[in-house]
Amino acid sequence: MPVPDPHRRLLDERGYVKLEGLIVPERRRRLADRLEALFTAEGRDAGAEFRQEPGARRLANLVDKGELFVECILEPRVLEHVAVVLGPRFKLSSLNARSANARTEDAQALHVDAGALPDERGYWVCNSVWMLDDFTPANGALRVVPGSHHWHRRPQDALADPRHPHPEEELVTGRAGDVVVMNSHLWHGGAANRTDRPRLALHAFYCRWDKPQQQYQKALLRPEVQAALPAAARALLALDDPANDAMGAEAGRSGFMK
Ligand SMILES: O=C(O)CCC(=O)C(=O)O
Repeated sequence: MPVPDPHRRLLDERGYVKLEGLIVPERRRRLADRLEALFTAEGRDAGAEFRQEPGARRLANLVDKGELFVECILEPRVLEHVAVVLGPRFKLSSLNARSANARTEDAQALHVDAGALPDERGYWVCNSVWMLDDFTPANGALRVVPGSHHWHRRPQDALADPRHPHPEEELVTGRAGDVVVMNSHLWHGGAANRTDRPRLALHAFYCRWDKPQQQYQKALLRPEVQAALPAAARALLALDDPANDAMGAEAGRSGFMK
C-alpha cells in the first residue's frame, strides 16, 4: 500500500508519524505476555546482549526469541514507512524491548540512535516504537524534538544536559497498539514515568544497507533460528550479505556503538 502523502510530509518535516491501531489487541497481548516471560526468565541478565539501563528493564536480540518477533520485523506497513526515510535498501539493525520503570525521577537522555548523523547519502537510521501499553503524559511516553533530524547535530554535543526537558520537545502519546515510525536522527528519548505501573514498548530499529547493524544478527541468532527463517527475514537480517559480515566483524573488534 503506498504511504499517504501526509505521512511522508510528517516524516520529512517533523521526523515521525504514528500508525494508529496497527497491532490488534490479541497480538499486543501475545507480545506483552512473551516479553514479560522473557524478563522473568532472563532476570538480571535481561538486555545484556546490548545494554542495560537504570530506570528501565530492557531486552535485546529478540529475533532469536520467538516467531512472533520475526513477524514484527517484517510488518509491511512499518517497512513501507521505513523506506520513506532510508530508501529501498535497508536491514534490521536490532529488535529490543524497553519497559520504563514505575516512579522514575529522570527522563532518558535525548539521543539519536546509534549516535548517527546523516551522511553524504542522507538518513541512515529509522526506528519503530511499538506501543504495547498506552503512552500517556504521565507514564514515560516518547519525547521528541520535532524537526531536529534536520539539524545534523547530536544532543550530547549541543546540550548542557540531554536529560533535561528541551524547550521544543513534545510528548508522543498514543494507545496500546499504535506504532510510531521515526527518523531516528530525530532527538528523542523516553520521558520519566511518574505512575505506579511500568510502560512497555518494542523497538524494531532499521539502518541503511551500507551501515553496520547495532546488533550483528548473524552472530547473535542461534543456527536453528536462522535455519527456520523465511527468505524475507533472512534478507532483512542481512544473513547472506558478505559486506554486512565484514562490517559485523569490524564492529565486534572495535566495540562499535556499545
Ligand atoms: O521506549 C521509549 O520511549 C524510547 C526509548 C529509546 O528511544 C531508546 O531506548 O533508545
